[in-house]
Amino acid sequence: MSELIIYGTMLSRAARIIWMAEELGIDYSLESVDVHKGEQREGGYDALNPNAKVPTIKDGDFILWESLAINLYLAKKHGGPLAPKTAEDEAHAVQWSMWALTEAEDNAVILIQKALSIVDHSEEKVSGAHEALKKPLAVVEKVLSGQDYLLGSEFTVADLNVACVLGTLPRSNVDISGYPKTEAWLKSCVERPASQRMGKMRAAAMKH
Ligand SMILES: N[C@@H](CCC(=O)N[C@@H](CS)C(=O)NCC(=O)O)C(=O)O
Repeated sequence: MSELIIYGTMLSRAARIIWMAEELGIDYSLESVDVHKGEQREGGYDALNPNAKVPTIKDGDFILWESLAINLYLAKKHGGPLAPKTAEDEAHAVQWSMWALTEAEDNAVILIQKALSIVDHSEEKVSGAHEALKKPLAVVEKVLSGQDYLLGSEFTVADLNVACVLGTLPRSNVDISGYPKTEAWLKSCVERPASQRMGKMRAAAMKH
């Protein structure tokens, strides 16, 4: 049995952890907790995650929730090219992860919920989300005008975490061609073999 257990489904933020696990090439299992069936509120799951949300991981006896924190932990634990090499790079990876959650995620979620007909947000809310995303997109564009990736020249957990959040934009039919560096960066992140494997698992889950 694999030591790392990821709770959630492919149609949830657990897919972020699957992408990371695939990048690291580590053994893992996905334990289904389907929020669309309310399973996060059943069977004592809240003993693992008092928020009753997914994802959560169990790594041996260690339990952790919050998707981007989980990815930062896995990168640090397993090392390799995705892990920040210095305290400063690690701080920047945390900075970018918190930035993605506070500056971009809420509006990106509104747009993917609308695009996938999960929530019928009003046109006013949708156009507000479009407008609000211009600022964070401009921030990424500015940073990437001087370097290929968020921490410099290599793809790291910072890119993976931010791409998990901004990566829903093309799937929400948001035109980001006005941010060409960001568009190219996102494409390079999403085209990584580990992300492609995750995408195939998500597409298969969507068919069921
Ligand atoms: N900030 C959390 C958000 C977790 C979250 O909202 N997960 C959703 C699924 S993607 C969930 O569990 N929703 C169920 C609910 O809110 O009851 C993270 O990134 O892990």
